[in-house]
Amino acid sequence: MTDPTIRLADYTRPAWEVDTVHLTFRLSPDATEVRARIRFKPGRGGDLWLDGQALDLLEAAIDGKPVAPAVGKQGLSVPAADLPKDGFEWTCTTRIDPEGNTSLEGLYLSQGMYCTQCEAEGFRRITYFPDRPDVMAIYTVRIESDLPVLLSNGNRIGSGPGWAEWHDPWPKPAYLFALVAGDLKSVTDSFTTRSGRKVDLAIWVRDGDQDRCAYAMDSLKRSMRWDEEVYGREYDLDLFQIVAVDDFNAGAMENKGLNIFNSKYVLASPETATDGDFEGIESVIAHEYFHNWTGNRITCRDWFQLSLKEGLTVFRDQCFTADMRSAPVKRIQDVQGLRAAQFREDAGPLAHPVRPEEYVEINNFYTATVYEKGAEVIRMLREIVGAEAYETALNLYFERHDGQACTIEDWLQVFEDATGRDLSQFKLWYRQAGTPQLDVEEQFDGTVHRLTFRQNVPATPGQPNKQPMPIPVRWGALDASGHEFANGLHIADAAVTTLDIPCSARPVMSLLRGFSAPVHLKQAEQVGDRAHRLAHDTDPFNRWDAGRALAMEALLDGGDTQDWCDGVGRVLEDEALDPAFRAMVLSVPGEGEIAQATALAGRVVDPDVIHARRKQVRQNLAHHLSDRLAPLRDAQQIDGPYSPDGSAPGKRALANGLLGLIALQSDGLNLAQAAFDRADNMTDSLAALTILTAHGAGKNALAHFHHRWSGVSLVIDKWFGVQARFGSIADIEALLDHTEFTWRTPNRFRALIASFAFGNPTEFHRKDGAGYQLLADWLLRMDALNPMVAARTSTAFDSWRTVTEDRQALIATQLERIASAPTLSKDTSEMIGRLRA
Ligand code: 0A1
Ligand code: ZN
Repeated sequence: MTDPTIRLADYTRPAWEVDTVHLTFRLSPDATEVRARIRFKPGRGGDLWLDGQALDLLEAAIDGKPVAPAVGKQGLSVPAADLPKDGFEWTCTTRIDPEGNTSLEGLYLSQGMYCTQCEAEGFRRITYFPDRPDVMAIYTVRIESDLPVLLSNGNRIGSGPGWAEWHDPWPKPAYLFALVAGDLKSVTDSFTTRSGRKVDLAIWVRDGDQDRCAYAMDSLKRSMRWDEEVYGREYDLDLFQIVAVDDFNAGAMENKGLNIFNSKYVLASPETATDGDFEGIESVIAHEYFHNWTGNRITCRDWFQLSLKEGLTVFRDQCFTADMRSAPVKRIQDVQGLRAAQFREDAGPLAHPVRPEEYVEINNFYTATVYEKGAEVIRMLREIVGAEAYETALNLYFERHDGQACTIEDWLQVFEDATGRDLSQFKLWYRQAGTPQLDVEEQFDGTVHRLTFRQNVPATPGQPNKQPMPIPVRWGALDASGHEFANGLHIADAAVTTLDIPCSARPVMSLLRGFSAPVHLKQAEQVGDRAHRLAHDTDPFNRWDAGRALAMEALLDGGDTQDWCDGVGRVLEDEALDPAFRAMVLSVPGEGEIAQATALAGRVVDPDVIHARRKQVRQNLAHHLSDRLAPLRDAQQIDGPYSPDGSAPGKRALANGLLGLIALQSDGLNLAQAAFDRADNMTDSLAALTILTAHGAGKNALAHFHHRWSGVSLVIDKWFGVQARFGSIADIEALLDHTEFTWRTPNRFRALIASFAFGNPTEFHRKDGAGYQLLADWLLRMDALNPMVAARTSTAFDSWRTVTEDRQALIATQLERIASAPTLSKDTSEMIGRLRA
């Protein structure tokens, strides 16, 4: 039986809407009873349909009279004729099994702690309900259990031994419902809003983890302040709580007033977390908090509109981090991430629009396209209308749609109303998949420099023909001395557009500044132009990207690296530049990015060739910089105690980047070993461990690291991760047998299996197919337990049509093997189907 396809075009309003929900939970590991009392009011009208999955229905009644609805695997229905026309009270009791719930959707147990995950469709695993985001209601929840801490959304309205009651005054969709119960400890603080209201803040963790919550708490307070200052948005309850859990399918969840987090995005100390981990915590805390307005107060009408909340909230969290840290460095990191994940997705069989038009399993659409490309679309919108109009439009959005479940059309309408612009062409960014290619030709005639832009949006699954989109191109023109004499914004909104710049000598053009649009820019530059921009561009993003492009040229053609090495050397020694920026310039494109560029150039991807080329290019750079490396590294010395903020992380990034090159020189590994031995924080320790392991010299360091961090699961994840990225299949197999490979925990599964499949291309693409087989084995195994995690990991196969034919044949065999498994989840079968199409 094939699962049905859900289509945007088929949307209809709910037949029945909900005013209030009363839930009583009697918690028990394998037989929790949930009593629901739900007040329905008429919507569009018709039969009552309630979604429900893996539920035992014990009793049901309408207005107190027992009913026997027609119950199926996906839910139950009551014919319209049996329903009071003006509304009614539905009551039912269901029994569920949190302990046996390995999908981690709905109510489940994680290390003795009950918790929920209801986005997108987990609430239907708790009780029967119209589980769709356009049904918003007010919830009151009673929890009965002997566990000491019993939490739900909103405010606690009563408690006693063995029970607690919660009430959330804000109407919300079911996906924002949350419940937590366990033996938890809290770290508390408070925040006073700009209107003077005191909000209690609590972070709940396992006993012993309290001293690793400070950074999360600080990030939360900074997020609350930022949303007031930049978006004028105040928090709307008297209590905001965060709970850290070890078993979690995603990063975190914005449940109203009770965010639930993967512990990886809460817990940190200098000894156990890297600078990157601290930054991740800051941004995920901000992201979930920002959802309170963009997601919760204004939610999505249906799941096709997912980017309405996710694109906007990612954009907001990106701006927050840019304000907290270095804006240029943040932009470079975000674009690097976008290119690595979203461009990759957009170029293969899984490409889909920012607003998809159909799905089988919505969990498969929590993607880089919906999130990160969605954020880029909003960034472009702001670029096009200007920062002021953006602010006006957002105020209008909050004013007009507060309390509603909205669509992308509603979102664009506020921009049209606020600016008087026609955004119908802009909407194509939500509808057309694929990364546009923008080719630029330049011609100087003595008085005018003419640029001709030609855009092409590639065909993607289900979308053979595309229309031209409005592509905002921020530009600057540099003269021969590096002086910028003109700049502006060109909107390339037709198949061919031109831009004329009056000038007396041929300029060097800096295009797509700040990465003003998510496109592949193909600029046929003259020899020396890129080097000129790497040396002089006033736009830091483009300065970095010029270096990137120079390196990529050498990586693709195995060509000369002289210009690139010279340019990088000069940037490295420019003390006026931020060390974090210099570290970014020093880094060489990863193998995945090189593979993408190879495929884009129409060539076949051979991961072995790419690996060898990249190694050679890094070797050339190390050789070129030779004895300047060590003094440059010494100059990044940091005095004083560890801090995850300020200039220290950038200095560490640069020092460790340099150490990576030093390790390529004779005796360099001794220095890496010394760095490992001396490290007093996780950033330096893991950097040195990674370098040693990458060179096959990590045996002792790995043993030491494992011994030192035994029992600290987030650090043991790192230990698995490093080996997964640099080990052979035999090494990976040994790790699979390791007693600490508790693969049912998604973090641990990802640390080994996903790190291997995404981060170890040489072994993953081994010519005997052992890498593909290993992944397929584990996808099948995981699928039976946790479909969401299995389906997500299957995307490691998404570029399979770009690799050599022998490898394609081996992957095809594995995909077929997965597809023909006797039982396969809806999640994974949809993914494999799309991969093979
Ligand atoms: N809304 C969350 C993402 C999320 C989605 C699904 C989850 O579990 C199945 C969990 C979280 C966010 O954007 O942070
Ligand atoms: Zn989100």
